[in-house]
Amino acid sequence: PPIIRLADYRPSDYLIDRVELDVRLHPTETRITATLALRPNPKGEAGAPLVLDGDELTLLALDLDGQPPAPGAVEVQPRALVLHQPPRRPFTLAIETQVNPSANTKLMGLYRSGGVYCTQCEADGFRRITYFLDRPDVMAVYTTRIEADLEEAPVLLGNGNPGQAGPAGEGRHYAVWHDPHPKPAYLFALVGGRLGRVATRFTTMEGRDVEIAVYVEPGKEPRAPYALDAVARSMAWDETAFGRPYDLDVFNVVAVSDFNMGAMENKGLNIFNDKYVLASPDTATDADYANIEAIIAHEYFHNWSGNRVTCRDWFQLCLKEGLTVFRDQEFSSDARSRPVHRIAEVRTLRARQFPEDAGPLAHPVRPQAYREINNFYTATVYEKGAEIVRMLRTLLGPGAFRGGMDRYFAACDGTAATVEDFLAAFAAESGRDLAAFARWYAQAGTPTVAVSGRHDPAARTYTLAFRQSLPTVVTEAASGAAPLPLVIPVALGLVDPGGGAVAGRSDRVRDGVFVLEAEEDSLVFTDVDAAPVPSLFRGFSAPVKVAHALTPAERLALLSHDSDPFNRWQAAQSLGLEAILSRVRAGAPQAEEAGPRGEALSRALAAFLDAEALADPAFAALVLTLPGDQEAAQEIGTEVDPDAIHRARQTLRTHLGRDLAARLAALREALAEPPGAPFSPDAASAGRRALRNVALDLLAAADPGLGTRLAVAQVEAAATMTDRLAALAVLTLLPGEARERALAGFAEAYRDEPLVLDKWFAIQAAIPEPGTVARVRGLMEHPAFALGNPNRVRSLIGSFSLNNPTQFHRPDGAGYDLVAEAVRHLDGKNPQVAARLLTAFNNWRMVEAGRRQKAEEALRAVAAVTGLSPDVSDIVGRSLG
Ligand code: B3K
Ligand code: ZN
Repeated sequence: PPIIRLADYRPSDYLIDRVELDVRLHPTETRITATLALRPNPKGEAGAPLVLDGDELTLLALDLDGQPPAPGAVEVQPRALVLHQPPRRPFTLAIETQVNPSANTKLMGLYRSGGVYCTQCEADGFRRITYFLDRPDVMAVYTTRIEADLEEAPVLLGNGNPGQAGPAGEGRHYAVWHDPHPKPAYLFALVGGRLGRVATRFTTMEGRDVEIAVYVEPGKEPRAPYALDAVARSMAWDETAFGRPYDLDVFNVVAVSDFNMGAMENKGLNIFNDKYVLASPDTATDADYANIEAIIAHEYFHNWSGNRVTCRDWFQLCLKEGLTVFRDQEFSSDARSRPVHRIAEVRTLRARQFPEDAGPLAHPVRPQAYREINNFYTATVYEKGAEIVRMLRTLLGPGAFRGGMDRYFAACDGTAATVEDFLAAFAAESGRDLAAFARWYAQAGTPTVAVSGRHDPAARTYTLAFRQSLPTVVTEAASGAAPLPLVIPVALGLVDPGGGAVAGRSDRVRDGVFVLEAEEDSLVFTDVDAAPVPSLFRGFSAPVKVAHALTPAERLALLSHDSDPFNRWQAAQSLGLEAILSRVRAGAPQAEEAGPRGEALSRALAAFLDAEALADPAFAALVLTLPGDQEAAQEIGTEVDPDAIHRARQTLRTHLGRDLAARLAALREALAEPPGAPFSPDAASAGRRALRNVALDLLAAADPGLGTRLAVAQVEAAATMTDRLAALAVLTLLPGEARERALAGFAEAYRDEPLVLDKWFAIQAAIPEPGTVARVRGLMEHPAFALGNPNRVRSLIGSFSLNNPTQFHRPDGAGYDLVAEAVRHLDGKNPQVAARLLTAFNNWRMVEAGRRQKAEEALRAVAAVTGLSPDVSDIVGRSLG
């Protein structure tokens, strides 16, 4: 596919003010009449041909101002409809197209999922419904008439507010929807089907009475109230936190079972992967509840950050995605525990975004070029994009940040905006020059900040020297220009190793934040009597790697005495990571030894558990969880041996489990739920379950016999899916008959629950044993598996490639081959999901030479396939490039 560059952006030559759609739904022959009110764009090129995008459309009829266009005036190309010499005044085009929703396995455009008609138009699916100027800076007011068979599709939903509805003859009926808010085509949606419904009402701060409804597969209504309530809470939160009210009379959410990603923010009609809607204690884990809440909020918040203010072009994707992730993170932090949520955010960032930024798919938060935009819905755009917004708030302070957001919404409402527009609002509000800060959007790669501290007892000063180093990233999507220093907010404080107070101060630290703007800088604190331990990047105040050598004793001081919970957790993580790395670097030391850092960690955790495990169980569970294999691999960076990392981490787990056994067992007792206790998905209850299950996991690592007994008992007696699945996951690490029996029993118990079987697929795919490749191949033949369903594919193949480093990176290449083969099979059906799956190879250059060669062979085998989709060919090209 050809390359598209940000630098080449040009406004559209034509605009579309109004769209009238008449959609007659039919399983294989759906007909769409689109009546478009067009006019030349004063900012475009006068007299240019009108080029409408189209993809896999059958053109049935075309009218220009009510007349068939002159012969030769129209050209139908495979991916476009061209009108030569269109009128130089406003005109109307009526286009009739036909599509086959049942044959649409790409799940882009109009398709059927379990018999329900639904759409997905972002980024460029609307052109699979009708010919259109399918770009986000062309915004129109839509009126949609949907007609369908009454039996097949009693529910008909569109964007905006409902209008007329009624019978349409021959067993058919219709409904009209009108959306008064101009929107780009990617926000268009419709749904038709047999659906169950739960609903509630919400009155906005402006006094608008809104009906909120969640539609699900009939019979699943009892699993919808949690999502419904999350919508209402999101509406209330956006009013209080950002002053943003909802702007239509209805807000509908529809759950479908075949969906390429999590959900979609179509105006007034959010369409969701049912995985992120349906919840009951017996089928959903605490993590599912948290994800449902976060994604419902995310899509709802897009109504302002994405819909009312949309993106000028797809390079600006972070404008809506980074900002909306930031907003949903804030919502979840308010609804749950802020420190615990912050840790979860950072874990995701480090596990997904840091590796992306360190590999061949690296790109700036605002890419400079792309071939296939659907491949840029990445951790970098979303998660690092959110970190940039958070840094902006840290730099400006909450007041100016909120003022800047208000200005942004006021200035850009109803427009398709850019990152520059966003930053201009904050510059105007704060009077600050944000030009240097804007580099965060343009420069790819994770910066490293090296810090060293020096205490001068005579002068009673403590000096911190900072140095930022930025990788030069040369990929297709990044400019490759030499990076310039970034504006890095460093939230920090000095901690007394004995737990006392440190008097030191520096006038360059404001509200606990020092701003590092130059490549090198240093900070002097005065009135410091004894050497403190610096607590740096509190709350993870910038998305950087910190190189700061601390002794185990200093880390322990932070774990015990830092006032910042994030850095307390980070201290334990750093100790754990250092313990893992020192074992890996030392070759293969004796299995029983934890090493000095392991010993230090184990003592520290014992003290921590004694002092406060029960004070905040969710936090304690995170402190007890070692950094993952992936994080260790990142730290090592080259010639990585995933087996060595895995062994080192397992040994450390075993060691911790032995040292802490009595405490962990006592914790499990103390946190046990009384039989018959009512279920609550709230953060406190989830935290208790999390700590109990982390304790089980460590106990099992230390004593497989005991672990098996405890886990089997828990699988059988569990009152929640959280507890059942956690125990089953513990069992999957303990080879033997008990494991196979438990797996078989689980499959039998949930045979009619595809979303639960997804969990069953996922944990088996993550088993770190040589038999797993064969197991996964076997599971691909399981009746519940379907290559056509993205959730199944992600659960089985995605989990294998992302959560099973030792088997994905098998030295014989069998893991790579499995994934590459799945990508090849899937590509003909669903290129977007295939391409996403292939990104698991992102870090192939990092592994040691033998595996590297196998990975390259697997990638080359994909590249050699003829007729690859643009999606997969883009990923494979950049991965090898
Ligand atoms: N905006 C959608 C993602 C669309 C992905 C297109 N390939 C969901 C979201 O981020 O809210
Ligand atoms: Zn989004």
